[in-house]
Amino acid sequence: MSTSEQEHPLTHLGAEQLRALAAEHLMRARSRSSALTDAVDDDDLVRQHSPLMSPLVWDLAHVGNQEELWLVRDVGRRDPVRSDIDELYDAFKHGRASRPALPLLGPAEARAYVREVRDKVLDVLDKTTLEGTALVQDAFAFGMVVQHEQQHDETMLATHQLRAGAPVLYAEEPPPAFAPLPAKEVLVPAGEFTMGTSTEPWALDNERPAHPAYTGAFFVDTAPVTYGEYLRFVEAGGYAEERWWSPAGWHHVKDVGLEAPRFLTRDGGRWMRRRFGVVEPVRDDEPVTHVCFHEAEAYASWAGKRLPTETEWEKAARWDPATGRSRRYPWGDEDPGPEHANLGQRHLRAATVGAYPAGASPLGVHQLIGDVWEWTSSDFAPYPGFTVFPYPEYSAVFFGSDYKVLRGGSFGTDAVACRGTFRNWDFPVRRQIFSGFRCARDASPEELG
Ligand code: AVJ
Ligand code: FE
Repeated sequence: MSTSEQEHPLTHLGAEQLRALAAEHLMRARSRSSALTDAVDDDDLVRQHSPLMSPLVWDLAHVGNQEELWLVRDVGRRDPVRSDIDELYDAFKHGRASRPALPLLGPAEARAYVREVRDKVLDVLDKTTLEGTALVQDAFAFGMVVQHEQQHDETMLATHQLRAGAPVLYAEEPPPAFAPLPAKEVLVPAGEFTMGTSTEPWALDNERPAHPAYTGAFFVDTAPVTYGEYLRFVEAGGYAEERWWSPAGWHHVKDVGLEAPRFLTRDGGRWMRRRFGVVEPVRDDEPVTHVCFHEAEAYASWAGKRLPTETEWEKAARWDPATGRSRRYPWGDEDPGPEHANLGQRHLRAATVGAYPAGASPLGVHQLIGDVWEWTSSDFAPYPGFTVFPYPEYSAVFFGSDYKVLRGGSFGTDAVACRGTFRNWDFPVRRQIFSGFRCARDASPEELG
């Protein structure tokens, strides 16, 4: 099984090309951070839009602080830009709800700080040979910092979705249109495949190492569950019937009074959804978004199905039956292009199902990457052979049964922070993230012939 992963092309780049690639990614992440923070005025930047989120100005300076810690001080061995603020921007020192009360850098100071850090980092990048330690090999530390900034850009986008008031973010163009899917579900045969990666240079520690994983035969939906499908469950009274919910899920529904996915309201007979400040009719054929794990699980059981395990999800996304190899992405080994997946905050909404035929997996599973994060039934756990790299606070401190794994990325995720092996996680009650799901089910002996 260990031969079924291919070497990534990035590992063959010379130092000069790698430096150029890292610089380009750094620049692209920063232009997204700037767009998200320049879109609102200073009051809005320092305000807390939800107790679940940091003020946007915290995310901005935190991104700069992580960049300073890893690239200026660690990789660059340079003097600190500002060692006095580390504690303020340490996510483990202060919970999100308490961050607005901290003596944070103001908007102008935060912008000046991230600019100063970036200038030093570009100088460090210019002078590094990218040799000597695992941290700089293949420009990993730069890739890690780029992904960190893009992850916070998705978090900031979620803050924008929670923000009240007039809209300030607009997509340049709508996503591609609905296209009929050839099948509602496909069979994934029983057997082993290679899960995780040992060759993807910018993969984070929790995605490693590549290892054989087994699944039985199962059916998986070719597309995420849509609003139209989900709202049939809502309208059938699903939120009032205990039998569809796990004990924890039922407790949560009652406790907070859940009635429908977040950001939806009813206007007469019509379901409306507030999206970045605009109230619009819900599209039936768009993946349901802003549901928590418990809602996903309850819908699946109402539909006579279940959520896929994380292993099943990755097999459906990466396993190529023709070669037995695991691909980097459902469509192959090429980086995502606009024809493959709805990523990168291009459209600011999920595309309708079937919109990305070029992004389908060999077995015909669509939209695994992009559109919405997909809840799986799995807890966030280390793979066999896991080693912390380079710090336990990225993954290791979150392993355990408190968190469920989400896969595939959303329209708010950048391509650099999303791959067939990428693992996200959150509490099962969270739904401010761009989360949806697809269903799976066991294959019966009769169906297997
Ligand atoms: C991987 C999305 C769960 O946002 O909590 C950001 C990413 N880690 N800063 C998060 C992260 C440190 C993380 N998730
Ligand atoms: Fe962070």
